[in-house]
Amino acid sequence: MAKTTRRRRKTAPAAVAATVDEVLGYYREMLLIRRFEEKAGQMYGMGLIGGFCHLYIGQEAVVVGMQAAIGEGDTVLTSYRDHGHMLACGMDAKGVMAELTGRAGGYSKGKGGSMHMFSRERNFYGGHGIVGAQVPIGTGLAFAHRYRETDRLSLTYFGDGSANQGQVYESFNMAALWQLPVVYIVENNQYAMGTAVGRASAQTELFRRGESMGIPGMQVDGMDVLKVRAAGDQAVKHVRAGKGPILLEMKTYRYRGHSMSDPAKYRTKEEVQRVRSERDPIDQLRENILEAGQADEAALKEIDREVKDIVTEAAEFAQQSPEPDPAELYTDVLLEA
Ligand SMILES: Cc1ncc(C[n+]2csc(CCOP(=O)(O)OP(=O)(O)O)c2C)c(N)n1
Ligand SMILES: [Mg+2]
Repeated sequence: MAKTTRRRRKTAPAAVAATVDEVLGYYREMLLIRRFEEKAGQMYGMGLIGGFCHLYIGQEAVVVGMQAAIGEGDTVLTSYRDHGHMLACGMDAKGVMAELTGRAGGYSKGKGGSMHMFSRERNFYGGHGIVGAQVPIGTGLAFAHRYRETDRLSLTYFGDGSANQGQVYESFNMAALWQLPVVYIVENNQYAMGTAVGRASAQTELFRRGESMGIPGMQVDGMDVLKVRAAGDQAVKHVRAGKGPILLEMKTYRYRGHSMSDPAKYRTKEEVQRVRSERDPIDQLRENILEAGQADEAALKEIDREVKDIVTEAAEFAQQSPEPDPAELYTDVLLEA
């Protein structure tokens, strides 16, 4: 038994050797997500964004590394902590920000808000508010890829808290039974609202959660974009070879509160500060780039400026776009296929 378990576990590969263009691209993408989210946080504070809003700050390397590992037509979906996933999928910052402000120019015409945005064009399937509920949907997308005889796969993200939901294991069972093309990614940011992983999980090595069904798992440093990319490459290769599902546990960290109202009594400020100063995904990559001479300070500043302009433009658009017409209440309620 122990032997089988060991064979099922894969060792996470070392960081990928990416080209200079790729590395600078990852830096830019992570910075765009960070600055976008900071702006969304400010706009929320000013009352321009209402309802729920869950920021992804700190976790940027996960989506950027995984997105780099997949190909055109592969589908992505996640929970309510979704702005980073949308931007990584190439969705327009203006449309995402306008959805946050509830305006007609938003991806769901201002009717979905932060947790409910989609883009078939960019193969992003939401944005889901019910904890764990996206996992069966992501598994269904994998089934659709197989049924339509494509070689596409489904990236299905969920959180450490969601990992304790029953429907996750029903999905694992079907995916393993039918060898569906799905990469499950558990973003272990250490907390589910105010509950630390160890307080809610009997098995805290989340990459092992598929073992009994023969789903191999890998634990990955989710604060290092190049390690994420390397693990993503390996996982995608496994799935495309028809070997069925695989589970990646990304060890990451959320800097901000669970949502915009979070008493923050479940961890110390020092804990957050320590991760920020020792493991920040953007700072780490920035240092590596400079040390390796892949770009100089001026080139990185230029990227910062470019990103700032995109975010400023998105914030302006999100405030200028009109509110949805009341008649929109009756549209998009039912889609007859
Ligand atoms: C079925 C269900 N139960 C409870 C909630 C309330 N809730 C929202 S987020 C959350 C924590 C989930 O944590 P995790 O899966 O770790 O994701 P993270 O917020 O860390 O990204 C809970 C309990 C919900 N939305 N749905
Ligand atoms: Mg969590």
